[in-house]
Amino acid sequence: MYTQALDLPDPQQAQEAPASPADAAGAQAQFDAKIDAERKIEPRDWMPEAYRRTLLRQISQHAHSEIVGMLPEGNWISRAPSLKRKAILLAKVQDEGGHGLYLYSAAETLGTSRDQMVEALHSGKAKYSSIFNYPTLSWADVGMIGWLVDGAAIMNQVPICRCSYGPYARAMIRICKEESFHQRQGFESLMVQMQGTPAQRAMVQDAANRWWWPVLAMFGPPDADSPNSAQGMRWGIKRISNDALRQKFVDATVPQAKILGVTLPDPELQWNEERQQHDYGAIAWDEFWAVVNGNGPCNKERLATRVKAHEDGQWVRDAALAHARKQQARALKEAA
Ligand code: FAQ
Repeated sequence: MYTQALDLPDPQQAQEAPASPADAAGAQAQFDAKIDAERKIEPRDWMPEAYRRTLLRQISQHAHSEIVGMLPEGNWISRAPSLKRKAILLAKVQDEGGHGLYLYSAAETLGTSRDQMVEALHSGKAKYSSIFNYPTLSWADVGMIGWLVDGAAIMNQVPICRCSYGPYARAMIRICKEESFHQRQGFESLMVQMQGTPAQRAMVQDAANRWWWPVLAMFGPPDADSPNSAQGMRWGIKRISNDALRQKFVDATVPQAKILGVTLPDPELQWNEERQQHDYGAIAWDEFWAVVNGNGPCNKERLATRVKAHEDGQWVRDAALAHARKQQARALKEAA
């Protein structure tokens, strides 16, 4: 079991809601002072309801992304080209499942059960990352997910290790370590393919053409259209804006693409001497919102696969509960 203080708030010990407006103002001032001093907010601390809801929204969406994110690569486990690649891919996909579980645990400390979160995902109410609604058409897509999707995920998630909410920040430290391995294995797999036949190189280029733009969109809408950013920054949940992270990702990835020998599919991509950053072309935000709103290439398939897996696993949950009840009854009998 994950043990970095990801326990649920105990109602007996949880801080009482402030009794009077003066108490409420005091609790708010204490919370603000903690945020300003860069101290962590922990599950039993008083927190504004909007802070709790924002965290729950972001952490549960993040957890769902990890779980749904197992599917595009999972499709290739049975078709990996060698035992070594299969072992790596199995380990990676399992890691993503683990990330989902730490994150559900972190979200549970905010007072919502995992069952409620899973129900929100399965009914289509909850969001998960747009990127996992794109198909994995070739083996090169698996490497591309490691290189670009995990690369983008690390860029976005390293700053979350400094999130003001303790359980989320601590979960992210461990997750980022594993994501680094994921990014490296993807790059290495693509490097091997790029040293292969012309057909293999063409397959990698085709995958880069398809993943580049959706990966840039994955960082979220432009800052000017990001309703949650300003407050998220004030609360120390978000440390670097969507556009700033996207820019850092482009600047870090261009030299890697050169080493690989892959052309990034953007004629406007070029170094801007004045800004000391790359310029890049316009992102298709209409496509992004269509995917976020359920109309991407694989949204329906992904959700249906998740729901089926959950239903197929009902007997495991029933068996675990029956076993726990049996053990509890035995312990009670022995204590009597
Ligand atoms: N997809 O105001 P903002 C991974 C929504 S994990 C779908 O900017 P915020 C590991 C957003 O939720 C990938 N929806 O929102 C892996 C909001 O909607 P709402 C996931 C998106 O929260 C690798 C609305 O748009 N990572 O890859 C997306 O301040 C390989 C307005 O947006 C995380 O979740 C999107 N891409 O910033 C696994 C990291 N972007 O809720 C397997 C944590 C935005 O108001 C294989 N999350 N939206 O209805 C975050 O850092 C933030 O939540 C952002 C969005 C940056 C994603």
